[in-house]
Amino acid sequence: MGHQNADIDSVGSSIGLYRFAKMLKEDVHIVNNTKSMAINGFIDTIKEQEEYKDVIIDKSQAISKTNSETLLIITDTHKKTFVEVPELLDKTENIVIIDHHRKSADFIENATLTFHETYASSASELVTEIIEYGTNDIELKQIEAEGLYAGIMIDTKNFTFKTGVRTFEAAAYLRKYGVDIIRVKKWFQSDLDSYNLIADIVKKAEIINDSIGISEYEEKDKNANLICAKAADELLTINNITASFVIGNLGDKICISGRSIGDINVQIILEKLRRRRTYYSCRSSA
Ligand SMILES: [Mn+2]
Repeated sequence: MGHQNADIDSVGSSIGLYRFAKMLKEDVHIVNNTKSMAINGFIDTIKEQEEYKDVIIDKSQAISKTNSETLLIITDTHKKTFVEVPELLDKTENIVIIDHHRKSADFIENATLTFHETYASSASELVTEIIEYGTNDIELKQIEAEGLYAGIMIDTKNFTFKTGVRTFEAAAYLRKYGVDIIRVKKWFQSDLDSYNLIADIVKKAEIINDSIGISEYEEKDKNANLICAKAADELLTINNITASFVIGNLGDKICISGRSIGDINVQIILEKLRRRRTYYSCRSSA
C-alpha cells in the first residue's frame, strides 16, 4: 500500500514489492484507491497483463481481505494519516515501512520493520535495491522494471534531483530487464488542456526576492495536486528562480506544491503550513 493521491513512485514501488512477496507464493495484493492522471496510464497498462487483472484492489476489498495475519507493507510514506487506506493500520500488527521522506511527527509507531532512508531518491530506488540484493531468485517482468524505473524518474524529475550513485545503479539494474523509455515517458505526458493550465499558472506567478516564484490554480479540480506539481516544476526552469510554490483546490482539500533547487528547504516550510485538510508535495535538491 502506498500513499493517498498515489503517484508512480508509490505504485511502481508497490509493483516491485508485489514481485518480491510473490516469491513466497503468498496471496499478494496492491492496495490502490486513487484514480488520477498521474497513474491511470500506468495502471491501465499493467492491467492488460493476465497476472495483474485482480492484483490491484480498492479500499473496500482491502478492508475485507486484511486480518491480524496479514503482512501490510507500506511504501513511499510513513505517515499514519497519509497512507492510502488508514483503516488497515488497525487490522494487523505486522507492518513494514519502506520510505525515503524526511521523518515527520505523524509516523506509524508500531511497525515491525522500518526501512527508512532519506538519502534515497525514491521508494522505487529502495525497492529496486531490496530486489537486487535481497535474492537471486527474482526475474522482473518488463512492466515491473518499468514501474520502478518510472518511480525513480518522477521523484528525481528525470534523474536531476536527489540522485546519487545508488540511484543510477538501481536504474542500470532495471534497464537490464528491457525498460522501454518511450513507453515510460508516455505515462507522464500531459494532454494539451493541462499543458495550457500549467502555462497559465506560470504566467501569473509572482516573483518574491527575485528568486521565489509563487502562483495559484483557482479551479476546483481533483487533479489539482498534479497540475500544481507540474507548474511548480516549470517555475524552476525560469532564470534565477530557486524555489517555487503553487497552491490549488482539490475540492475537499487544499494542495500546495513546493520545489527547490537552492538553499530553501521547501519541505520545512510546507510542514509548517500543513493543516489537517492540506495535501502537499515537495521536492528539494537541498
Ligand atoms: Mn516517492
